[in-house]
Amino acid sequence: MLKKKTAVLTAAVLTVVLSLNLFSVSAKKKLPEISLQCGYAQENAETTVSLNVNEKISVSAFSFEIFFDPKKLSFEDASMGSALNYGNFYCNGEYSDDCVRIVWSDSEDANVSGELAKLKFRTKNAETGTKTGLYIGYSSMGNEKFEEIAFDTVDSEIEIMQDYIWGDANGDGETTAADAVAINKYNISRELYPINNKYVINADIDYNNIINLSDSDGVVNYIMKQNRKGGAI
Ligand SMILES: [Ca+2]
Ligand SMILES: [Ca+2]
Repeated sequence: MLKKKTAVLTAAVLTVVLSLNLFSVSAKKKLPEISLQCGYAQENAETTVSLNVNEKISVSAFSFEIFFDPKKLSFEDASMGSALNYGNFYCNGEYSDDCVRIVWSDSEDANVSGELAKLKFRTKNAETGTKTGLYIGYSSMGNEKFEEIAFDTVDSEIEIMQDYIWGDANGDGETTAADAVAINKYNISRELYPINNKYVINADIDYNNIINLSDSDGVVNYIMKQNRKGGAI
């Protein structure tokens, strides 16, 4: 009886040890992903690109190079992303013709996930239907112990669409609270509250090919920011 119990216990311990090992192997393989989030932009118009991290990281400094085609895009400015509200953000827009370097640092680790930086570009000499790529070049991230943080990068591209209006889900030519309502209703029932196929790309404001509440939240945040700007003038 005692032997049997021991055997069962040994088997249970082995199972736990094995599953922990498996977990650590799979965890080693998967690195945090730094990606550029961009989708559509009008001809000769401003467009915002986000630099995001897909999981929570403890970081106290980073430096990223973002490469673009200077024939199709001009760089306007960059700012700290919504995941960071502190620390020092620096951007050298004149680093070279085709590259922006952004640097952020703080004295201690920030536990962040989501948007690390926002970059504004203007499209030029690019007709509807053409695409232009954005690439992450030499980059590094570290924590407060000066340890390097390993990560993977994902590049992206902007597609130029003359009719595209970010957030305009109902197609009336502007982005307002009515669009957030249209996106929310679409989420309740696509059949009862459809969004015209032409405007589906407008509604997917984070360009992830899914229209959900994070898109309507994004529209609401944008409107609130616009109102604040309006109020400040
Ligand atoms: Ca609208
Ligand atoms: Ca979306």
